Amino acid sequence: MPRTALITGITGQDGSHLAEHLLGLGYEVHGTVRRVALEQPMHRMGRIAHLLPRLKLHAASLESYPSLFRILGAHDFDEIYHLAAQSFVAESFEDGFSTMNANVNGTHYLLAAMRELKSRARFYFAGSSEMFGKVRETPQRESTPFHPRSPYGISKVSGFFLTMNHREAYGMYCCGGILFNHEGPRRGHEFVTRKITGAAARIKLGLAGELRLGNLDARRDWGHAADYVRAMHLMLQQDEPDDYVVATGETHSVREFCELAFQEVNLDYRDWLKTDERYLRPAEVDLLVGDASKARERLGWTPRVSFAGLVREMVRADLEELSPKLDLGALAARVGTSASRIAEAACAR
Ligand code: G4F
Repeated sequence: MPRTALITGITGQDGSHLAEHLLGLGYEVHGTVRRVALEQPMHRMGRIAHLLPRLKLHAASLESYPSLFRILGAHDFDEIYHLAAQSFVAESFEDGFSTMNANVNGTHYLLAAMRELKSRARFYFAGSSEMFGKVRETPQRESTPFHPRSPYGISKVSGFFLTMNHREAYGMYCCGGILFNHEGPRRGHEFVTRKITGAAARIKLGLAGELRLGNLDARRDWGHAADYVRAMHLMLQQDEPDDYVVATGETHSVREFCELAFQEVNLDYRDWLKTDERYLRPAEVDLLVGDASKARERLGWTPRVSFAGLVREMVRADLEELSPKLDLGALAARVGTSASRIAEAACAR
């Protein structure tokens, strides 16, 4: 019998990478999706389109306890990865209430349903380095106190403690991953890395003339999402449940990210970048850098993709994605090469 896993948030960046990883390990993979995603699969399921025939999807909402209870009652999952959330920090300042409702209640509903049903599943909660917020020490590790700076950060602290409490109070196998920023070509366009790589590609191809950003001095510990989902899985394979920081241990500013991304297409970011106060946040997290020693020692986890490799992959993927807009696909067919080779040539020095 294959092992079974449920992923909430399977249509997102991490969910799609995790689904791929678990299918590769021979799991039967289930996912929850919102009803609206089932109704608009082309629009909402782009990241998992290539996996759809191998997945088992269930309509559910983080706002509905019965919908989650029903799925957990109907299946005996080995592992549950709770990734679904309102994950955009800036949006949480606009609508803190819906962020709190989805992220806190959604986590509570899942844990409560598992408890009620006496589920034997191992549970993973997607915590965040945003929980450290106004950091109390550098680098941040599992013992660093939390000081969240946004409704999003507060919601993740609550979810993290709900997870810990179910472990401590009811003996459930629950783990909290404290994941630092993780990116890749599947990243949403609202996040700063994808906004930058998309703009660098569009500007290079003559499709845009500027990039507007907020705080260029914020520093983040950026890794690759495909690396980070391996850590999620490893956490649930240990004898005892625990919490782990997952990070690269390197920090870079938004400005450095811009510099590298534009270099990739042979441009100087300073010629194209404008700061725009609309993108400043009411309270900022200035510096994040994680110490993942515990994950390294106990899980045997290390990141494989470097910062430079991450930026390069994202810029090239954006060039490739945008190329059809220039009809590079047709051109490639005519000259007998691939659109990716043409995109690569576009960023060659
Ligand atoms: O890419 P961001 O929006 O990611 P942020 O806020 O660090 O959150 C991400 O990582 C967390 C882990 O630490 C996750 F929990 C969370 O779900 C999400 O995945 O912003 C990164 C930095 C911020 O300091 C922001 O102020 O970039 C700065 N920034 C500057 N200009 C901008 C912009 N961010 C965005 N999104 N858009 C801008 O124009």
